[in-house]
Amino acid sequence: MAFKSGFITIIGRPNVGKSTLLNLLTGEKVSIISRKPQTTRHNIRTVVTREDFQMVFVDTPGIHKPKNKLGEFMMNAAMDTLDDVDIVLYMVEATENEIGPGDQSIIAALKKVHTPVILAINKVDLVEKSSLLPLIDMYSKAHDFREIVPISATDPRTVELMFGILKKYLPEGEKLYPDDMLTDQPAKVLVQELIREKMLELLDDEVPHGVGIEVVRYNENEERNILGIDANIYCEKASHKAIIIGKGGEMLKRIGIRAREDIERLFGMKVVLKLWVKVKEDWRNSDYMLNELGYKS
Ligand code: GDP
Ligand code: MG
Ligand code: K
Repeated sequence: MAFKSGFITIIGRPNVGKSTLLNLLTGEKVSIISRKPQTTRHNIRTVVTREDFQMVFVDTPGIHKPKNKLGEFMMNAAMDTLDDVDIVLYMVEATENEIGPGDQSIIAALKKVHTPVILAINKVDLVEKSSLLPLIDMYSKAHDFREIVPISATDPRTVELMFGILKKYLPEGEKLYPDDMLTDQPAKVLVQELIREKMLELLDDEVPHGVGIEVVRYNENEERNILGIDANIYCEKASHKAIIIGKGGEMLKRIGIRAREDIERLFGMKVVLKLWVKVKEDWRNSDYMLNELGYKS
């Protein structure tokens, strides 16, 4: 059998389980998971290589109505990718028994795309089996999907199920990346995302969404196997700064420790991480800041 390779993008509204599925399929923690929506701001590329295929995954941010420049950037980035990839994997949740406005606009966008679209109805573990057929029926009437698959991104059996389906639609082709390659994201972006993830885990809803992270120093000492990273955390208000730093610096310390542990695991190096918190009002509407923090189009 001929080798197959290609690009797959996972799209869907925030919180449907895109990052969870990607992590399940790739077995590595490179995309950011959170209960809170819209935590994945960058397209994270993850490569899975098997004997008979190579799949390159692009995790897009949820498609949503833009509220500011950052939102606009995220939506454009998501929509632009659709025609450039080989397969679009569109995810929805089994817990919703009608197609809401968010998904209606995604489906409308999909109608303009030539790429094969597979629909995964996720979180089937949360609903009765009997509710699945009506759901499949509803979605098949809404769009001509190549396949509709009920899945649970938290169930390990989903790995082989998904690879089987995706492989059917993957074009024949050579390996695009070396076998051992996991992601082509610049290390700095992964570091930013990991710091953001820790803030989402540890802080109140309101604060982390107003936060931007900039890696200002990234120094790899290969001889000593040490990675030195300095990063600025930009927030919008002095009150947010106080929350992020915490009493006696406790919170910032916890964020730093958790992020450092993950970065060490991911890069296999000892990491020295220094974090600073800075107030920068309205940075999300500044072209300059978006550019500085890596949200470039
Ligand atoms: P994303 O915004 O689409 O990337 O969604 P995430 O992957 O961050 O998932 C959002 C939340 O849904 C997390 O709390 C996940 O643990 C949860 N989740 C994802 N897939 C499933 C699933 O199949 N079943 C259940 N019960 N929860 C899931
Ligand atoms: Mg995500
Ligand atoms: K999320």
